[in-house]
Amino acid sequence: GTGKFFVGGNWKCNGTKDSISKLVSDLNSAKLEADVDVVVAPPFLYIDKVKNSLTDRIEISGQNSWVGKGGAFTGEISVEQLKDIGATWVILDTQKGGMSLEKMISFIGKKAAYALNEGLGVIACIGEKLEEREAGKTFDICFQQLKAFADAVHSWDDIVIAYEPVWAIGTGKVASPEQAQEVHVAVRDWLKKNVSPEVASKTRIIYGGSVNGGNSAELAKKEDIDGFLVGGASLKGPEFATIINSVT
Ligand code: G2H
Repeated sequence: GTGKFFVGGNWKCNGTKDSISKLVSDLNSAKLEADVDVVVAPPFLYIDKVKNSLTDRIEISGQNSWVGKGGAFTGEISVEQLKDIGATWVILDTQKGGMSLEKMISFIGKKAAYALNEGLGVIACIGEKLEEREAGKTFDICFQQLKAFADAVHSWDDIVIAYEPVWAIGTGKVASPEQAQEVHVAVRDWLKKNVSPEVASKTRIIYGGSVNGGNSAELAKKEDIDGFLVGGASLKGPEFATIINSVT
């Protein structure tokens, strides 16, 4: 792997006050390997509560952010608000909301640039759909999405790339370690050619898609898998700890 192992837990639209209290207390008492960056992304409504009760060992991420300064944008959350509440990261997903590719490309890059300028780290999600994989377009799609970020940002210091094949998200179908590694190498190679060799070697490329306590260790052995973005399995404290501790 490259740099420090990074494990994010994306809680998505899950949880209640009670279940989140339980999860936070399980995370607070879990034994976590020291040499891993750990981040959780609670639903916006609960971020403040989580920030105030969760150990500082674990950082907080938003699950999305508005593209610019806050204002009259119903239902959106701004980067400034995320920072105000103590979040240090934001997840930006190219697959979100069924946007056209053109719209996504101009929008996601701007979002990333805005968040980075304001001092948040960005977890940049890329990944192909099943039909795109079957059509042999996996790399093309991932590179287009990467380019959307690369064209807009000035520095890669605070970006983590999450490769999340859409067909593996929440489906229980995990990419094999070989399938994930193949894309991670291609992504690193793309960065080398299109950004710089230094960025390619320093940027963490994490895998997301049905990662759990039973498959993380095998995936973590692969050279270019620098961590995970975990959905369903991050809702269980002990299992999330197992995934964090699968760092090799
Ligand atoms: C992919 C992943 C978490 P899950 O979105 O980012 O979700 O682990 O539930 O497949």
